[in-house]
Amino acid sequence: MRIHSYFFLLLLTVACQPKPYGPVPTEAQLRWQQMEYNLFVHFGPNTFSGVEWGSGAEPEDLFNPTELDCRQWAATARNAGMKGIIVTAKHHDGFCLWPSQTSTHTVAQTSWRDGKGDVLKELSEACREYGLGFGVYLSPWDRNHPLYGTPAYNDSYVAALKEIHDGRYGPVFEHWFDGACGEGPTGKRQEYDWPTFFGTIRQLSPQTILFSDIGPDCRWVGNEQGRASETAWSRLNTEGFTPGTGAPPIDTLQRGNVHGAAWVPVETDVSIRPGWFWRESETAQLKSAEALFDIWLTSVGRNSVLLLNVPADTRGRIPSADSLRLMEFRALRERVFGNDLAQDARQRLRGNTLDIKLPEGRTFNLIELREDISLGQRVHSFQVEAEEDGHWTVLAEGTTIGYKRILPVPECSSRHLRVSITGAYAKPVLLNAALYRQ
Ligand code: FUL
Repeated sequence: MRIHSYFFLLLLTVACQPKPYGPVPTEAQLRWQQMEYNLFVHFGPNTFSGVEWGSGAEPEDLFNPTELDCRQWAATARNAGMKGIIVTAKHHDGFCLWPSQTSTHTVAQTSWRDGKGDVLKELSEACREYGLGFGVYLSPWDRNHPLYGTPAYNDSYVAALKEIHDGRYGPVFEHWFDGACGEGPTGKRQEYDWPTFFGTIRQLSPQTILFSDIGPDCRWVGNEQGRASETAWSRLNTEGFTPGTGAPPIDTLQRGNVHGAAWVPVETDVSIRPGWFWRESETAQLKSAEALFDIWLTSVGRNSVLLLNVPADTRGRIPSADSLRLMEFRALRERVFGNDLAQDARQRLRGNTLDIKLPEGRTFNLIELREDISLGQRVHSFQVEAEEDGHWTVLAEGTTIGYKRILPVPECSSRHLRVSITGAYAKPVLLNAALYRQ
């Protein structure tokens, strides 16, 4: 009898568990989304020439960092609160930061460390030491490679992928496939073999998150200003599209597809400086901590991961001005997000409404909402209201929530709030709401 009632209870609990809706993230995608904030490091010959897109004709010896210190990059990233580092292993100029057998334009052809240096080795070891994910950017567009423009180039690119993902550098948490190709109508054209590129990494390293304009694991935000869309579905239809020129319109990359067939969340890449590569002259134009905070709100606060570029200088170090700015930005985030004003509030879920009763004397201007994305992205419209003397006023309205949504609102000291899910494709599964003051 007892066994029977336990069994019944168990059945009931299982039956009440919300079912996943639509595509859901893989475990690797979920882990990746939870990283929230990673460091992008642009580094290579352009660091020394001061251009953004090298021609590929630069002499190898141009690359000559005087004090390369990847442990300093890792320490900076960790102290900044970041979870991983992605380095430009090869930018459009084709120069490889590791001694690749697939090219004659690599660190091995330089006199830097007598041609024995390997930035990927040094960085992967530093990331392991500091508990960070190690990631690579490997530009398919290559302005140096003699085979570029022929089918054989694809084989060479695949061979480079194998060198990076065969385990010699340990696990790679993310691989960045840049979609850019600025050759123009008269330049060399390469038909990239995307299925083989993606398949090669999948086979060697199934946990690696593959970034491109259209995924397959995460997608480009559609601009370089740090601005994800307010409506941001982590779902996308990728059938019939390719990265680069074959990608869907920018607007689709930004918003996603509400009923998209695949889970392809947004990554927001933006630089702390005007350019992606280091230039002395741009040190005066570092983004302020406040500007970076705004970027946080429009990236992490809009269902996206933030990939912030802080380029290494000609020494091979993150400059102190940039590193100080990262620390100011961290302090600002901790001041705001370290104090959840709703932490001790009474939060009750009634149907599709989350009712929040706050203790007295709380003033907030940021509202954070989250969905349990392991069950898919379900909410398509919501409203937040505050009550004052029996009158309800709308504080914020929105469409998508996703992993995390942070909504700036006018200063509010109301003690009674309600978050109403006014539209969802399946029973909404919200996590606790948080309130902050900026
Ligand atoms: C773009 C590139 O052309 C830029 O140089 C930079 O690497 C940026 C992250 O991606 O497509």
